[in-house]
Amino acid sequence: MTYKFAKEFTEIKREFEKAKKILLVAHQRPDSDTVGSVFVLREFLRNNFGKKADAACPDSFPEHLADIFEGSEFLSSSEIDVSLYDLIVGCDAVERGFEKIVSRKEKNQKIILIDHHPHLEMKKVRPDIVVSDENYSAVCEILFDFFDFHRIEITKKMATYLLTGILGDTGIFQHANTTPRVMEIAASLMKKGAPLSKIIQLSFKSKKLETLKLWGRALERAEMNEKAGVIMSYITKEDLEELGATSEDISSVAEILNTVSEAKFSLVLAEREDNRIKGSLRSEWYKNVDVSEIARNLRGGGHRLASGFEITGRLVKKKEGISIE
Ligand SMILES: [Mn+2]
Repeated sequence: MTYKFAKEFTEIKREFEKAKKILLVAHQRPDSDTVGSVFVLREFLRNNFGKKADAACPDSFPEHLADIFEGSEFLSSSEIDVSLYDLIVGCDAVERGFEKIVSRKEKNQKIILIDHHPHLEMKKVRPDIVVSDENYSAVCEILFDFFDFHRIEITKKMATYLLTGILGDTGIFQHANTTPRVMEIAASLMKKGAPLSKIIQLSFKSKKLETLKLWGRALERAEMNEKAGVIMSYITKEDLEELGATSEDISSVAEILNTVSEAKFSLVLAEREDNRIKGSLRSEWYKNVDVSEIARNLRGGGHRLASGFEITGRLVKKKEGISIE
C-alpha cells in the first residue's frame, strides 16, 4: 500500500520522539472523531513512548462518550499553561477552537494539525506539519494509516477509540464517505477487539428522554420550503432550558429532517449562549447540493453533505414564521 502522507507520517513520529510534553487539542463541542483521535494519540504516546501527553478542549468531555472512553477528561482551557508543552497537536476541525487554546506559538514549540475538513485555514498560528485531506472519512481513519505506516501495534483500547471516531463521522457507515477502505479498516479494528455493536449502542443509540422531547419539538415545527428545496426547523434557548436538554442533543435533528425525500437539504437553527445562533445543514449525495457552499457564505464550514455556521442574533417567533433579529 502507498501512503499519501508518508513524508508527514515520518516527520510526525520524529516529533513525537523528540517532544517531552505533548498537548493534544480537540475541537469545540467535541464529537466522536475529535475525541477518538485525541485519546488514541494520548494512549499511544503514554504507552509506547512514555511521554507526558494531555488532552485539552474548549468544552467539557461529551457525556454520551463517557462509557467508551472510561473516565477520560479534558483539561479545560483555563487550567493549561500552553507554554509548558513543546509539541501541540490539533485533531479534527481545527478551526473550531484550536486558536482559542493556542493563541500563539512559543519559540521552541512545534505544531501539528491533522484534519479532514476542506479549506483549512489558521489565522494566528503557523503549523509545522499539516496532514489534511477531505477524502478521509475521519481523522481516526488518518491515524489508522499513521499507525499502519509505522507498523505500530494497535491495542484493543486504541482500536475502540479509532472505531468510535470512524463510526461517528460516517454516521455508522451510512454517509457517502464510507469507502471500501473504511470498511476494511473497521474490520481490522474489530479483529483487534473493538466492540462494534457495543460502541454503537453506548455512544449513538442510547438517548435521554430530554433529547427525544427536544427532537419532538423540532420535528413538530419542521416546515418545507418547496421553492428553495429546504426543510427547516429551529430550537430556542427556552426549549433547552424547559426540557433540561443541552446543545449536544440538537445535533441529529438536521439529519432526521434530511430524510424527507422532497427536501434537497435540511437546515436547523439553534440558539446558543451569547446571542449566537448555530445553523446545521445536511444533504445526501443523490440530492446534488453542496451545503458547505451555503455555510461558507455565512463564514461557516464543513463538508459537502454536512456543514454548519454561526451568526449573531436571536430567533423571534412571528405570525409568518420564525425570523432572526
Ligand atoms: Mn472529523
